Amino acid sequence: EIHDMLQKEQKPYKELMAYYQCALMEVETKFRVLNEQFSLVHDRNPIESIKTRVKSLESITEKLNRRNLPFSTQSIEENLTDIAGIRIICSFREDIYFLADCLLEQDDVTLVQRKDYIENPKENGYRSLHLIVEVPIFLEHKKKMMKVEVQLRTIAMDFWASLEHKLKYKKDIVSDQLTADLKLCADESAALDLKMDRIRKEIEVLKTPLAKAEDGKSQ
Ligand code: 0O2
Repeated sequence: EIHDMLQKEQKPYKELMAYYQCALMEVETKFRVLNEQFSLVHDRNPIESIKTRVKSLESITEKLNRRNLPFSTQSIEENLTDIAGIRIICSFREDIYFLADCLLEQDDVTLVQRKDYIENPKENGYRSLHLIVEVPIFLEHKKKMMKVEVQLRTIAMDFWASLEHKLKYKKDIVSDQLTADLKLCADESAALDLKMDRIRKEIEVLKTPLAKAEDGKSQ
């Protein structure tokens, strides 16, 4: 009986998490479509990889507790915007803005919040473009709007954020010197991103007349 009761209580929560999973599938498909289409036109992929996750029950309760908010499906939907998270790792810095613009142009996507930690990096050096968007998911007899957090970064930004995230768990031994060193790493990888973007542009300029000449030959 207790088992049945627990099952019953958990049902709305499980249902909501499944809806967030569906929203992630919708957004992931949108990015995969953009990646395909871009590669047809430009002969390269702007997306290196995609990661998705639904926030764990542990992190949800921790975040609600920290903000003194109640634990209910309504409270989750109203107060938390990062239950569904998708991370798009891009080849070049410019691809981030291109993909973000393409996503936001779509008529079933609504922008809720935009945080540009690339233009305005966090104090520790963290860089990424964060978007909170709302997308519809189509269920049996209804349409439901769901929020998804999209994080767009380059490989270099992801490399830094992943390592910094690991080091955060060893907070007690992180000194001012280490914080400064990490910040320096972030700035150096940002400089690398700019260099790579410049090289890409130069190659593209060189490729254009070459491609035209080859087209001419084959005709
Ligand atoms: P996880 O494990 O990725 O889910 P809040 O979400 O309330 O803590 P805020 O300001 O609403 O904060 O969100 P923000 O800063 O726009 O984005 C939070 C998420 O961005 C984090 O999620 C990380 O994924 C990432 N992030 C932000 N700052 C940093 C940073 O300094 N270093 C690293 N490595 N990642 C960062 P979570 O929930 O913290 O973690």
